Amino acid sequence: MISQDFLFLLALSLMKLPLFTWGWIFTSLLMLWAFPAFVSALSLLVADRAFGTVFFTSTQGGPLLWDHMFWFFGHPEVYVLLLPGFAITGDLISTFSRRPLYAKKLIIPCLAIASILSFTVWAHHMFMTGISQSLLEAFNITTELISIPFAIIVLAYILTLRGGSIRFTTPMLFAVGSLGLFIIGGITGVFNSSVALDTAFRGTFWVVGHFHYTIVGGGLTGLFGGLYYWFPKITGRMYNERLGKIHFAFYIVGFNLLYFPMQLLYDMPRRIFTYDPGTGWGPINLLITIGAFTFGGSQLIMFANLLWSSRRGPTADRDPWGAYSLEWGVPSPPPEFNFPEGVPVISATGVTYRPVSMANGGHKEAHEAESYEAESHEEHWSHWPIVVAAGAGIALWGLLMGLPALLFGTVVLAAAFTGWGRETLRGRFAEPIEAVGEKWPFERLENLPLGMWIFIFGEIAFFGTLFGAYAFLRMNSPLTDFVWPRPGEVHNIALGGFNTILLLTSGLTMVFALTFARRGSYVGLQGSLVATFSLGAFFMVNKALEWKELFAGGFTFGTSTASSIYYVLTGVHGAHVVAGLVALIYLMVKAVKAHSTTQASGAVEVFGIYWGMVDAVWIFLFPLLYLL
Ligand SMILES: [Cu+2]
Repeated sequence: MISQDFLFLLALSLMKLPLFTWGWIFTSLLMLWAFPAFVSALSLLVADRAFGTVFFTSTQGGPLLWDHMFWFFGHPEVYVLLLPGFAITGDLISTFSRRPLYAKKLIIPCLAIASILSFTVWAHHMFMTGISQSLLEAFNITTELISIPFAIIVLAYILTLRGGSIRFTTPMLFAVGSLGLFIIGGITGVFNSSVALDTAFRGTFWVVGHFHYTIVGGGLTGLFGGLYYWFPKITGRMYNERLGKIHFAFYIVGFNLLYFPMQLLYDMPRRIFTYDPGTGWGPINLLITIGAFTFGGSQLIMFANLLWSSRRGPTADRDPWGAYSLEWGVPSPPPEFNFPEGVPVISATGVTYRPVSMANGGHKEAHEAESYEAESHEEHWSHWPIVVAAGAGIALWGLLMGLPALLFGTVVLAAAFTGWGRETLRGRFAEPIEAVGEKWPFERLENLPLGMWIFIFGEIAFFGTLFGAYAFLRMNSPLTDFVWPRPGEVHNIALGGFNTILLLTSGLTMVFALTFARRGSYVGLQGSLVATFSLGAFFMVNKALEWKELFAGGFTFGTSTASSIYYVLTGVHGAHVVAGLVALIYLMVKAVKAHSTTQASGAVEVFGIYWGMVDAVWIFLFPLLYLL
């Protein structure tokens, strides 16, 4: 399906993307794959509070379990905050040095390596929690490893500056400032990664100082640079350069006055509101306070500048900076559809525009492009997604606050999904045929399954963290004199095995459904979907009976950590099965409405991936909960 030179071209062209775009790709992936871990930690917390499970109140789980789950999400989350601003800094340094980024082909893999490593360092937040010595050493090493890709990127930024014709505009000042502050934050970070030094620094203002040098210094300062940089593009007007530089002067002085003295307070504990005058911390804290007011107050200069300039500033032309990236090739502010003149083509001599109707050469594409132009955004907007969000929010809030809110939220959610589904079935969201330029680089890829696979990775993070919690509880039980139920003691192995067969068979019927859809057999498709639905529903009925029996036998949510993890794992898995059943109803209705299989086969394939994931999770659950 994908030719080799297409891949080659793709790889070559992707390297041309601005670093900001690359930074956002990794930020998005970190968000998609780290947040589910946090959701699983919150699921256990909600279960404890709302259903009386004992994850964080037992000796097998307790605060240490929370620490592990929270920080597995927490460290990648720090990079979610850092990477956008850090990447903007690179683009700004390149633009205002009039040089391409030094070793860009090395920077991008370094961003990828840092993103992957960010999932392997979480216990450096737990050096003092009493976890084993060998674990401490392992996390010491992974944490120090992560400084290597960042050091390479910082060096590349510095080498971009070397020999460039540098213009110190306001965005450039913020970029260079960000780089300098991040270097200080990085160096203090290496101290923290050492188990020996962290034993001394833990819980002191040294750590607070380090954290803010990286996140505020490296991340936020870069974002401020980006704000000034794109302000003329966003508003079509220039900000006042002199005021921008005054803002930067107060910003950088205030910042260092606020955060540098914290590095000197390596003996002052965090989270205290007063201290003995004899400690000598007073004068340093006074400096910090003066710095905080200077730093905070300096932002007012920026807001005044940008607010005034957005109305009164001199008009900016399309490219006030002599920048290289594509957004500077369109008028400020950019028109709808971004490139009305055609598909932009980048070459060594600059940007040219291929007229849209001629894109990709073919006659058919030209026609498609026109129909896309004619389509306006208003035609396919829908208010249902925001209702889904509101319903989910209320329902989840209700999980903690009480039944009425939970029920109300669930009703709103159900109504929203039904309404949204109806609109889809009426073809309101028939995919508009996009101009080739808008589809790039996915013109020859099926992008719907790709989206599903990215989602599946999030599910792997979610269930993976729950499996991690299971392993943690189980390994801790001998240490706390808790005897985990033996196989067959509590759970009905025969019933669990029967259910496994049901679910696996439904996976098979789903494969049949896809085969029939592709072969064009309408009856075969509907039959397979009905079979899949029946098997899934049968599975859920068995599950409900099983829960009822366990409850009657005194094995309830709060009986032990073994019961708590059993109910949460089978509960969230069951919720996934129910969601799948709802989706199956939608697929069956869609197939009936379309009266053909070709239109449904894409949706069947995407759902098949999901259903396969639900099956795969059960394949892990069954032995863990019933056989071991
Ligand atoms: Cu961390």
